[in-house]
Amino acid sequence: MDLGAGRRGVDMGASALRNAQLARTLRELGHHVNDLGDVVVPLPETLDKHASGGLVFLEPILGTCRATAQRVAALPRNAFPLTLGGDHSVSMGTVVGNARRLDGQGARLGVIWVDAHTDYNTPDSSPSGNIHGMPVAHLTGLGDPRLAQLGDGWTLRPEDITMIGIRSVDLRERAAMREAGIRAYTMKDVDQLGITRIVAQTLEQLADVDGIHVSFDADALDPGVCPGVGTPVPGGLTYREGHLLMELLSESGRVTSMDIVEVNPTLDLRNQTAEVMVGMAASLLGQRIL
Ligand code: DIR
Ligand code: MN
Ligand code: MN
Ligand code: MN
Repeated sequence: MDLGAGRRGVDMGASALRNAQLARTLRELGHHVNDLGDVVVPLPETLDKHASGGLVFLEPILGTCRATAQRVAALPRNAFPLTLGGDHSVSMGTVVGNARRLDGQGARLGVIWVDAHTDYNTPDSSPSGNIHGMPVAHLTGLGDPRLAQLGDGWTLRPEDITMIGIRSVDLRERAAMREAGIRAYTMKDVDQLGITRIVAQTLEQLADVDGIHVSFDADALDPGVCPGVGTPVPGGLTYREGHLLMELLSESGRVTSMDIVEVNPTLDLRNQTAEVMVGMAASLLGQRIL
């Protein structure tokens, strides 16, 4: 879906990833791959673009996230759900669904949010009203109660979140991030510490969770690597930093699910962004080359 983003086109992201041979690539790594098809989302052209309490397209996004959560939750514990966006608001559904998949009551899920943005706005703080800038806040129980209750009482603990690749945070979002104490590695931290230390610290921070979900927004990578994104921000992760992050997480054996979001084919160059993101999934789900 693209209802949560400020511009159209990320609804075609899943097609672009399929076209970039996602399934074949994972099969070649030895995995059984089942494509479960799309969650049906209403087209924005058929909807009233009214903002409900500072939220654009709240109702259809809520419905899509509920449907997504249900479908993910129904998958077996030993499956690895790889969910394709779509704008980042879909991750409210995938995170809730994976917590429920690992434990019917809602497992203690760790989330690694790989993104240029912290996505921690609430309807009050958001400068845009676009829900893709708000999923993490709602997952932790803040913001609009309808979205915050997607987990039926389950919420994501702020201490179980790590963000990596951050370089664009709105003014009031920054205050809320500090107050919640959410761990975020900015691009300055990536430059100074390097991905290796960041992954080691992250895995230590998440030592007690039942599973780890990686939510990968394509705009975390540098726009030179992934130009097909709606809100590009210069100075992002390099191609190798992205792969090293996925390779080290793969080696840890602790990641249980992944999202690939915000791939926008209408802004891309010959499907480059989708191809790069298929490579990221392959590094997370692959073994060492030698
Ligand atoms: C901005 C942009 N912080 C907002 N967020 C984006 O609208 O809330 N998130 N692009 O991916
Ligand atoms: Mn995002
Ligand atoms: Mn982003
Ligand atoms: Mn986004």
